[in-house]
Amino acid sequence: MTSPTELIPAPRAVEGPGRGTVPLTGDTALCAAPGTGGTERWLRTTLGPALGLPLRPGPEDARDCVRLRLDDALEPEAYRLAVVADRGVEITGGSPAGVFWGAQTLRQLLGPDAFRKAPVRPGEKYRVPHQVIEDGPRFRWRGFMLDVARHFMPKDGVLRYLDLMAAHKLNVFHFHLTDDQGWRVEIKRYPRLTEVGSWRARTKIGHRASPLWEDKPHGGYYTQDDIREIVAYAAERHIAVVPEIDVPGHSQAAIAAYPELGNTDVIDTSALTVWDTWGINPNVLAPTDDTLRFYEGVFEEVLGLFPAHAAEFSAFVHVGGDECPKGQWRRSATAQARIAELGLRDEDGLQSWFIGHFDAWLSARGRRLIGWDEILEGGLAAGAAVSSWRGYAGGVAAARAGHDVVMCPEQQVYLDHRQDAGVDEPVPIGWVRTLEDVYRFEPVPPELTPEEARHVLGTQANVWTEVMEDHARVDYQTFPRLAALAEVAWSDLPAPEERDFADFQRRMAAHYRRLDALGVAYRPPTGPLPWQ
Ligand code: TNX
Repeated sequence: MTSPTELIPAPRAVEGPGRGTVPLTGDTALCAAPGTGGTERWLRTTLGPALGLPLRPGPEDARDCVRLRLDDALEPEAYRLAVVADRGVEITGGSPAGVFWGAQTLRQLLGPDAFRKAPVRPGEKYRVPHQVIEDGPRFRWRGFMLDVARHFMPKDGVLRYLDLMAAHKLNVFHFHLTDDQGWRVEIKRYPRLTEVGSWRARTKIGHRASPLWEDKPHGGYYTQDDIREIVAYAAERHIAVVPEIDVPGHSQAAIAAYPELGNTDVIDTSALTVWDTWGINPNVLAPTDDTLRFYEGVFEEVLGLFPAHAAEFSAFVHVGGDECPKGQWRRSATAQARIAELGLRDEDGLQSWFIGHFDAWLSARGRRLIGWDEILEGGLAAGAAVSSWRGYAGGVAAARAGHDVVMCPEQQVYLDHRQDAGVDEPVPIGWVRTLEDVYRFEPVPPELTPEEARHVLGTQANVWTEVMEDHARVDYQTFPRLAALAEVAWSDLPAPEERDFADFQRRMAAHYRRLDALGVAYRPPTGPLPWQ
């Protein structure tokens, strides 16, 4: 059993813990009021097996009971967790999501055993100390982005990450599904996107200074049913899956599958293969009507797979827009004719025309476009939202122009960057972003007025997987830093310099035991490092 002072993310307010406890036993029932959603099932199928308790459904007035209720006086995602003598455990949510986040807190209070899949101490008495926790999130968008294009993560790994997100009260899974190095979602009308685009023949094993390849193919993709399963599994956890189809740059895998998508008057696109190295690729989609029609076809299937109402923010579709190389457009007669015909200023204008087309297309279907902050260049379509990754500036400009923003500056929340300066970091890429750097990240740029700051929907951490070929390496880069990001996103932390990092580390000591029970290969706080 854990003290409420060891919760991650930290709750708003705790009364207690008192000396008394409420036991959970084989007789403890689950009493869910109508409308509380799937948390009853989640508790029965997650906490039940972990603790070896049946957690049978019971009537709302049962005494020995984990009671789930709604109270619309609470904010939608807020909850109250009351553990009071003679009343059992009561979770009251402002919405079904609030009830679910309350259940996540209950799990942490029960200690590390609650994070296993089968009981390791059969017959153990689990007790929750008397206390009342009042809690709710600071930000509505609490995200995690996973790049499954550079290295494919099989479906089970994705479901596991959704579980890990839920345990940290994160609610937006930004699913980076396409890039130069791979196309990972089945599109029925364009089978070559996965037949050709989801595999690369060679694997890069050397890093920048000494690039080396081995003849080992890498690839994989999610079938449409896999995607439906992922989206439904996420929705049961109140997580929205925001798919990213990256255009018009980062598209070599698509061009390798369908060479007519590229700038055929500049290069022989039929000779392109799925890219097998990292960096910014010069190949870009041709700005033709045929390309637009092709991607409308892609997005039509994507909208069907990612329904708008699965969870909050499910209406969003990410169209990338980052690192769009303009060289081919500069040399292409077709692209230049397009610029002239549309009366655009330059290639930046062409990029915004391209993004603007899909903004209008998505808006007409009741969806919302989000893209990386480069989509601001050359004018941003009305209603579009921005993922601010190159620092604060894009987010500030976007919020001032009235666009919603998700703050994810690479300087603080890029989890592919190394987390220690030591030479023996097993994933030796990028600058150093320590656990403390992430903990002291402030998503609201200080220069925004309160009115402008309302456009900051929240924050997310991004995991790019160029040099993470398996899930253990993804775990290592993601944890413990994602726990810090979760607290930044959920808890009402003070200004960065006033944050109590020592207290966070103290609570992390308990949290590492939970991550151990979950089998997360996090970076140990003191080393030694795995794979040394
Ligand atoms: C920039 S962030 C990229 C990614 C890379 C990442 C590596 C962004 C929108 N584009 O394509 O994987 O840097 O840190």
